[in-house]
Amino acid sequence: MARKVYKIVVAGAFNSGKTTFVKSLCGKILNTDKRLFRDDERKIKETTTVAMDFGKVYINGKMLYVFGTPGQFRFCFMWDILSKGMDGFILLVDSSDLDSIKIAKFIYRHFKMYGNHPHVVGANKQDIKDSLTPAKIRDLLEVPQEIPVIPVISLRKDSVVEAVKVLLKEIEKKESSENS
Ligand SMILES: Nc1nc2c(ncn2[C@@H]2O[C@H](COP(=O)(O)OP(=O)(O)OP(=O)(O)O)[C@@H](O)[C@H]2O)c(=O)[nH]1
Ligand SMILES: [Mg+2]
Repeated sequence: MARKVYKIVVAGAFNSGKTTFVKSLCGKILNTDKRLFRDDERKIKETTTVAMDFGKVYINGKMLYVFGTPGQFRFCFMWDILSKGMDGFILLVDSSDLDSIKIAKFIYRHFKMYGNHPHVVGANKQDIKDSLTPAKIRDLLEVPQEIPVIPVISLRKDSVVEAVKVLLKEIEKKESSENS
């Protein structure tokens, strides 16, 4: 029997660190970032994901196909496409940007509408001074107690691997409940 490939989606608001996460996790990735043209957006960063990030990685004996979504609402049609058949998702939140929390909350609700998928919330950019703690993010996003909210620094491979391992545990829990 062919070995199962796990489809993992990294979702979150504009600038939350999704592309950085997929890059740190998988190394070489397919990337669709294009230059931003609006001045207010260019103040934040130079490029944005317009379709997806895609990378592969082997963790804990499992082959993962990892898809990063675009964060901007004009590309939100890609969220539906990328989430089809996913085994689990990571909602990445920019813990250094209180203004992005409302958007993260909206995206979280949207992804939960896709069904009862295993997921974790990554409180990203924990290296930035005074960033919101995972506990605060849990409160603001109203994340249920049974869902892990993990501190993440997407710039660091060890940190993103750790977050994915926690997600894999959630996926394994679902698999073993389905098999029992
Ligand atoms: N300090 C710090 N910066 C980070 C971290 N993760 C991402 N960044 C920075 O945050 C900015 C946005 O990162 P991206 O990976 O492009 O974010 P994104 O969520 O893919 O953005 P969109 O695709 O436009 O929605 C970049 O300048 C990253 O270097 C982190 O853990 N710490
Ligand atoms: Mg991106």
